Amino acid sequence: MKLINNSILLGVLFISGICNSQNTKTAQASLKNSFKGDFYIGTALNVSQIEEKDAKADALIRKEFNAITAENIMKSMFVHPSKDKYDFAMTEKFVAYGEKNKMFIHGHTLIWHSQLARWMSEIKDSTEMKAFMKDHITTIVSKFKGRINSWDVVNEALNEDGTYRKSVFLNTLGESYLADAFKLAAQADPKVDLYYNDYNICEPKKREGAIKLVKYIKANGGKIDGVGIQGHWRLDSPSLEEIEKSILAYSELGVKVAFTELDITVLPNPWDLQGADVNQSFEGSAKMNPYPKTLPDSIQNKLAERYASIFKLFLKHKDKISRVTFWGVHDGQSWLNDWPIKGRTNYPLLFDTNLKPKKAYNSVMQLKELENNKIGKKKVFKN
Ligand code: 9MR
Repeated sequence: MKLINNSILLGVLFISGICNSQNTKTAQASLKNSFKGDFYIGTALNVSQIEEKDAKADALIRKEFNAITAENIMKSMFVHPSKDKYDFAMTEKFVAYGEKNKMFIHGHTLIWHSQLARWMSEIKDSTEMKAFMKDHITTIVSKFKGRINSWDVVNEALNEDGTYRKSVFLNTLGESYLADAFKLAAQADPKVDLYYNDYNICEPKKREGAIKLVKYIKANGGKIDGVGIQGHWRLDSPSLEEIEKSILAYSELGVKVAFTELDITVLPNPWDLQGADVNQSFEGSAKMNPYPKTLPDSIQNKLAERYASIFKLFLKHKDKISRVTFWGVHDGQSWLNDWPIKGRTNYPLLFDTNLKPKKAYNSVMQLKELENNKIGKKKVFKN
């Protein structure tokens, strides 16, 4: 009797296996399809990708991702090069690309101390800065009202110890620039989601700073919808515990949590550097570039395990997470090949330089397969 039951069960599992594989054939296996219903899966696009210069890369982007961020072209120095001049040519192309492919479109970034046009960093007083912020934020956000889905309103306003970064904005206006920026953005497009975005904000001190910053914005009349944790991470840090604490702490503030610039460096760090302050650079050496041709299996496996454990955590908290965006499509394009040391070969993403999925890609996809199989099996046993 037991034998018959077992063979019936095996038969059911076999048939359900066939059904499952037929289902996956109709919905193409991809990151965006696998995580549909959990959170958006995004990528950052460079100029050649926005302009669809490489058909293979373009096909990969459209297959795998349903959210996009512009890696550079929407930064202040490019869209607002001089006081009376805006240049939206590339942003138009970027937004059109997202619309054509029905993607979630994220705007990066409005108020950031870096990649500013020179004239902006020379603003001296509060009157001039207030006028700048009003014109800059209102013009850009209104221009893409209803077309851009979310904005990084303020980017990287914090020091590592959680205090406010001394920037031209803080120097001229004090902390009020933070609430003002969010108010102006909400006035220009009341429906768009507004984010504070930063790196290392899973580290306890900086996290405390980010929590204070969000509370400050809310208490002073700003509308803030989310916190963007950039996620420029390492193989061994931040710990899963700190990432989880951060997801919980930010969502307790009543805002969405997004992972906005995810990548994982596998290379040695010259000064035990954390995060992404681009103002640092370092002379390279062979020791600092240990994998110039290929990544050894042992590290490839570590990267796959790290990505799997991170995504497992993301799935656990999918109700709090709006989007997970990788900082680039493939390893060959990553900024981490040139930072903090120029000309290295890094392997931080899910696709290699030839656009082939890495072990890390499979490990992330397998999480969803396991989840789906569990659900499938539960159904079989229920019947
Ligand atoms: O990836 C971007 C790189 O191409 C630029 O040279 C750099 C200049 O600041 O900015 C990089 O993107 C940064 C992002 O805009 C904000 N967070 C940190 C990212 C990595 O530095």
